[in-house]
Amino acid sequence: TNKMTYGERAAKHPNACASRLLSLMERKKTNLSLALDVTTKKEMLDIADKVGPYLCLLKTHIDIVDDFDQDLIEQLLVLAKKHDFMIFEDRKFADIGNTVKHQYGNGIYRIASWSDITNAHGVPGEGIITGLKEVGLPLGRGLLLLAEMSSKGALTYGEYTTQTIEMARRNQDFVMGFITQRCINEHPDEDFIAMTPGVGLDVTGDGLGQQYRTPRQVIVENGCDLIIVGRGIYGKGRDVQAEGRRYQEAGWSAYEERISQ
Ligand code: UP6
Repeated sequence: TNKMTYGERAAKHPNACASRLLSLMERKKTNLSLALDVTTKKEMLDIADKVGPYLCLLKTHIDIVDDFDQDLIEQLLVLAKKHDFMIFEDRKFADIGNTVKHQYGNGIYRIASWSDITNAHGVPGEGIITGLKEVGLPLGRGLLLLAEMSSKGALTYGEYTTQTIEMARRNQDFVMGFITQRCINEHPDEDFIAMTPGVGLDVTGDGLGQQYRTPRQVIVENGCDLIIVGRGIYGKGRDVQAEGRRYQEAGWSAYEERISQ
């Protein structure tokens, strides 16, 4: 899959949500996901509107917004339509199937009702996927599993990662890909989307364990599909529009380099 275009992969992808994302990436020419970790509704909507033209996927942590309300969700959905991007609530579920089912579908946030994609840790075992799938699959949602984390000292390696990948392979109707630092696909017919956080062009860390690599390292050298960029775009003193364009261009030229190799 590494030399195939996003469009070619979209056309034959068995997972509906993955296919939708890959065709969006192809038509908009972007593999950039914005990690919008801000704590007010105003900042969130303002930045999403400014960077929206460069994104395929808006990644949220909806539970960090101080003044969250249903109107925020409605306005995010308006922006998703206006700019043609999908939404990924980075909830990192980590409980038993019955509990995550409610965390996904109920409560204040009702994540499943608005977020195209969400994600989960493999720690609890396969029941976490079964629980989330009951809620998400009928709505056409997709799930990512956390195969590898970007942070220093992360315990996501070895047998843990291997077993997480096996869980995904058994649930390909719902699991569309991974949060990972490298491409996971092994068989020619396997096409999990590899989304990679810990991406930055200017610094290598944040003093709290985050580690950054460049879009080229991630896309060309490690075969990942999407770059997830947060503070590199809206960090202190940055022009979010200019940075959005810069990361979109860096991500796309790395992809072009990869498919032309
Ligand atoms: N994230 C990581 N590493 C992971 C998984 N998720 O950084 O392994 C998420 C964080 C944050 C974003 O929760 O939202 O990706 C990275 O933001 P940054 O670019 O500002 O560091």
